[in-house]
Amino acid sequence: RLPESNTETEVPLSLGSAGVALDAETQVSQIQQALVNNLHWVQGKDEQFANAHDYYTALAHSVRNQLLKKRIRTAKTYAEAKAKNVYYLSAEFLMGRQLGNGLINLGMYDTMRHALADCGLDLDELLEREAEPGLGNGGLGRLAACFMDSLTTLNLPAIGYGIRYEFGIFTQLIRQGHQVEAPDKWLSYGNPWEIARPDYRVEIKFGGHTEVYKKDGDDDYQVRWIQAQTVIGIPHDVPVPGYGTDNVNLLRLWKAEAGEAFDLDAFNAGDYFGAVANKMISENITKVLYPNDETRQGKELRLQQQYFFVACSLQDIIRLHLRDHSNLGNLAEFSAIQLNDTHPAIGVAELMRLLIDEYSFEWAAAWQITQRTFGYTNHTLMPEALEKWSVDLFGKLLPRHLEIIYEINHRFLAQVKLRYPNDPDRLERLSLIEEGGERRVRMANLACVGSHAINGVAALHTELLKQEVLQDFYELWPDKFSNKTNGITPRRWLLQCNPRLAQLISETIGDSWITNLDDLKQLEAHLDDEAFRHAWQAIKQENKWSLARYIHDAVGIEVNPDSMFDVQIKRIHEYKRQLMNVLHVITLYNRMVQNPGDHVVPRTVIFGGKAAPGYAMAKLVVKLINAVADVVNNDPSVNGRLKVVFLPNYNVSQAQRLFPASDLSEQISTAGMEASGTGNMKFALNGALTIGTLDGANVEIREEVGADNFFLFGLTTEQVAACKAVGHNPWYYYDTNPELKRTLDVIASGLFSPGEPDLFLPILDSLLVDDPYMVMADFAAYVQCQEHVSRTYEDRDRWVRMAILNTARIGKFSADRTIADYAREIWKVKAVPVAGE
Ligand code: 8GP
Repeated sequence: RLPESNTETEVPLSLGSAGVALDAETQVSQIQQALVNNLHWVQGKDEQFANAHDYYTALAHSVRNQLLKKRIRTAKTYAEAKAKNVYYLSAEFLMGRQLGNGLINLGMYDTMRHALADCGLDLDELLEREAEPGLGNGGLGRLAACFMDSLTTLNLPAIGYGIRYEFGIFTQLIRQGHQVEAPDKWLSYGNPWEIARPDYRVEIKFGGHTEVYKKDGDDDYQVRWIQAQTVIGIPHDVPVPGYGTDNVNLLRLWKAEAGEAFDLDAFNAGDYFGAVANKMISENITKVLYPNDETRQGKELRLQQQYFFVACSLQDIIRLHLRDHSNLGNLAEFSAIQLNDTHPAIGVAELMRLLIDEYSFEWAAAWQITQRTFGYTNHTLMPEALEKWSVDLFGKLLPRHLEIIYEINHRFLAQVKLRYPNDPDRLERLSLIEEGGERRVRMANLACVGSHAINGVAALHTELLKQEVLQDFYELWPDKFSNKTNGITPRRWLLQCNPRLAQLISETIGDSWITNLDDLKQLEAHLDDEAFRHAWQAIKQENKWSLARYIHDAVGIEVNPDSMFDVQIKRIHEYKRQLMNVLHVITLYNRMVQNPGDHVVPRTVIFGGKAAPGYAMAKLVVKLINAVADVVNNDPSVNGRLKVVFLPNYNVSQAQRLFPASDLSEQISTAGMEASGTGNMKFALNGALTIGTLDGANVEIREEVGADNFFLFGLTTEQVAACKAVGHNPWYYYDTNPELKRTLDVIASGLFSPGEPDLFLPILDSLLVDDPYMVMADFAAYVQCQEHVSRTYEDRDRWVRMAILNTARIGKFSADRTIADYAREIWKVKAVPVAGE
C-alpha cells in the first residue's frame, strides 16, 4: 500500500515548526513517498522483501534528512554569527534511542504515526527496532544527553565531544538469579544517525619521548614530542535536534583507527599478521566503554581513551576557531569548554601543549587562555571515584604532558606558598602530584587549577565539595565555585515517555510547559477538579497496565496493576542502598508469614540496574533481590499481596516505560553520598511520590514539592558523620530491633539460598561488621516511613493530589533551567537562533 518510488532520492517533508503548513493529506503522502524512496534507495529492498528493520532504517533516514537540512542551515548561521560556542567534553553520552525523540522534537510524531498506520505499519513496532546507543554508565552520561537536548532547544551553539565506543554498556542477563554480562553489539545493524567525517580526521600521538630543539631562525628553545605511536581519530557526527527550533547541534564522537593500518615492511617479510597488528592495537582504544560507575580504575587503556578523545576534540576546536579567527589569542572569547567530571581533565595539559609547542605561545599567555576556557563539573563525593594516574604510566604514555603538569604544579605551588607561607600540609594536599607510595597525578586537582569555574550538581553536593573534597581549593579561590543543580529534559522524560499524561496536561494548561517547565505550576489550580484528578489517576492506571504486560513478557511474572508500584531503578551500588529496600521486602514478607490475616496494602516492588562486572558486593545484591523474588512470588500465603520484580538490563528505553507507571520513587542513598540524582526528578515529573533521605537533589525536590508531599526519613549528613565519629555499632540495631534481627536471621538461615547457606554471608558481614552505608542505622526509620507510605496510598484521592503537586512543582528541575544557568554564569554564551525557512 506504499506509493511507487520515484527517482528523487528524498522527497522534502515540509513539517516541523518552520515548515510551510501543508494540509494533512499532502503531509501524509509526502511521508509515505519519503519512506518508500528510502526503502528502495537506502535499503535496496522493496515491499516484498523488506522486514521491520528495513522499514525502521528507511524511517530513520527520513527523519535524519529533515535534521540534516536544519543542520546545514545551523552550521551556516553559527559561522556567520561568529558566536561563542560551548564544547561539552564527556567520556559518556547516554543518548537513548533517537528516532522517537527526533520525531517528537521535529513535531512530526502524530503525523508520522498516522501516515504509517495508513499503509499498515505500526510506529511503535518500528521504534522498538532501534538499538539503544548505551554509551554511558548512568547518571553522568544521561545528564550529558539531557544537556545536549536543552542546549539545542535553547538555540545555544554547542558540540558534544565524546567517544564512539564500538561496544557500549554491557547487556545484563540474569541466569539463576545472578548477573551475567554480554557484549553490547549496538552497531551490528549499522547506525543511521551517524555520519563519518574522514575529512576531519586528526592524528594523535602516544608514548615516545620529548626533546629540546631550536626552531629555524629562532634563538629560543622549544620542546617537541617524538611519539612512539600515532593513532587516527575519525569524527562521527550525530545531529541533535531541539524542541520547536530549527537549530540542530552536533554530537561528535571519535573513533580510533590505525595511523599506518598496514605495515608494509612486515608484510614484505612474510608476516601478514604482524602487518595488521598495529591496526588492532589502535582500534582497541575506542572498542569498549568501561562499565564502572563511580569507581576509578587505573587501567592504561582508560587513560588512552581519555587522552584520545580530548586530544581529538581540542584539535577540532582549534580548527573551527582558526576557520573564523586569525589566531588563538582570543580562543577563550569564542569557546567555553566544559569538563564533565575529571575524565577529560587531561585537556588542561593538552591545550597548554598545543599552545606552547605547536603555536609558540609563552607560558603565561597560554595559561591565561587555558584557565579562561575550561570549566569543571564534579559529579561525585565518593573518594574512590577521584581519578589518579600513576606517574609512571603517565610518563610512559604522555611524556610531554607529565612535564607540563610538573610545570603547572611548580608555578601553582609557588603561588600557594606565598599565600600560606608555613603550611606544608596544605601544599601537599593541593599538589597535582600525590606523594608517598606510588606517585600519582591527581586529575581533580588538575581540573581545579586549570579551570575558571568549578561546580557541583546539587546544592548539598556543592556545599560538601566546598567543605570536604575540594576544601583547600575553595579556600584558595572561593569565587571559582558555584552550584548548578542538575535537570532533565521534559521532552524525553514526559512528552515522549508519557504521551497520555502529556496530553492531559496540555489539554488542561496548554503546551507551554514543554519548553517552560515552570508552567506546570498552573496545574495546581485544577487540584480540586474531580474530573481532572480522575483523568490523572486513570492515566497512571493505564500506564501501570502496560508496564504489567511488559513485565510479564520480560520475566514471566504476573503483577497486580492495582498494587502500589514501588520502584528503585539506578546502578546497583552499596551507597544507593538497594539492600535496605530488599531488607524491607523481607520484613513485609515475614509479617505476612507470621500474621497471614493482617491487612496489607498490596505492593509490587520493582528493581532495575546494572552492577559493575567487578563489583562483587553489588552483584550479590542482585542475586539476593532475585532470590527473595523467587521465594516471595511463589509463596501461596502471600497471595499476590507482595511481588518482587528484577527487570534485567535496565537502560534508557526501559526507563521510559518505568517512570510513567511508578507510584513510589525510592531515593534512599546514605545522606551525603549521592551527588544529585536525576532519576528522582523523572519520577516526580511523572507523578510518583518520593520516599527519600536528605541527600543530593532530594533536598531541593522536597523544598519545591513541599514537605507534605514527600516521604522523608533517615539520618542527615551531619548525623551520619556524628554517628561515625562516635563509632557506629550495627549490632546495637540488630539486638534492639526484633524485626531487623528476624530479617537478617532469615537470610542467614539460607531460606533464599537453598543448598548454598553461606551465599549471602558477605552481605550479613558487611551489615554487622562496619555497615559503612548506615543501613542498620536507618532501617527502622525507613520501615516506619514505608508504613506511612502505605497508609497514604490507601487514601487514593489524597495520593493523587500529592502526585499532581509533585508534577506541578517540579519545574525547577528542567535541564533548560540548568543549561540557562551554565550559559549565563559559566560559559557566557548567547542564543543564536536559526531563522525559519
Ligand atoms: C553521578 C552521580 O552519582 C549522580 O548523583 C548525579 O546525578 C549524576 O552523576 C549526574 O550529575 N555520577 C556519576 O555517574 C559518576 O561519577 N560516574 C563516573 C564514574 C563514571
